[in-house]
Amino acid sequence: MIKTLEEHLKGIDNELAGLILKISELANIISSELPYRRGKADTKNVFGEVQLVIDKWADQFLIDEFKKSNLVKAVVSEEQPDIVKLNKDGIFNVTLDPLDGSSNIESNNLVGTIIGIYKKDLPCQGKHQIAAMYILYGPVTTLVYAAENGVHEFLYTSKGFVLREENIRIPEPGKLYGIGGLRKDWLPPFRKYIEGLEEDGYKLRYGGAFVGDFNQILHYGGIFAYPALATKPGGKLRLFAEANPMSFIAEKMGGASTNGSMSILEIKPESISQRVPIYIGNKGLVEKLEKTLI
Ligand code: AFP
Repeated sequence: MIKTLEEHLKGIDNELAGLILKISELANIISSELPYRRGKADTKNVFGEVQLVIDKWADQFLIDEFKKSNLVKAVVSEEQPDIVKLNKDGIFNVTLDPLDGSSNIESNNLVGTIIGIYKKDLPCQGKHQIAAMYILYGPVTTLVYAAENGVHEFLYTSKGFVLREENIRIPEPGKLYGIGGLRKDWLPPFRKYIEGLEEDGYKLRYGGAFVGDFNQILHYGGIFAYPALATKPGGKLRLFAEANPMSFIAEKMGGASTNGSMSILEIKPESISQRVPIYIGNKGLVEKLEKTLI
């Protein structure tokens, strides 16, 4: 029997279900705008990255809609330099990568929206998330959410989002690896670890968007990393907007995440624009990696 997202959400807290459902509706509007709001804006984000028109539009669109919902107290967004206060009586605090992988838009490759949901005020450790989710704008728009009831994936159809798989567990032992940064900048112990994976038959899959590359690990198992680099010891991905939500999902489905020495979810944040090296996927692969890096 086909189960819609709305029916599936009946199994969790009502207000959280309402926020996840709202986000699913907003994501469809973002998806329908992808063909139109193209090109570079004349601004850069706090990370010094040139923003695209769609980056800025999606960010402001989601923030405006969160404000109207009265559910959201504050937002930490990859596209905003500071915490954005919305409703003093809001229940949830939300982290946001409105359009992850936006440099893929020009080439029509995978992009998506990544969201972390907290009750605790931000900034705080990722382990305080009560849910996390992403919407992937691919050949099919898919939505994955993780909450206390597990990790579940939905396909967008003419009947809205319908359940594809619930209580997802990361496939063992995993088949893929995807690594960001230039190979010449990988640190020697890490490069040796990757050479070992290649000898064990792991296949390279790297699409330039964390949301798409993580989704491959969710489906096929393996490991994704945007590692510490000789040129970028702190890595590239953002702790709040990218690493924490995906680490919450990974750990909920029996996988693991690390910055090289501890779970991403345990990292005590120093700033809302903090970057972090991230290694995420099958628990065995992550634990083996930590041993080689320590
Ligand atoms: P954009 O959103 O600027 O395209 O960056 C995407 C991202 O933050 C993350 O989604 C990717 O894993 C990573 O950057 C890709 O970085 P490289 O372009 O260095 O491969």
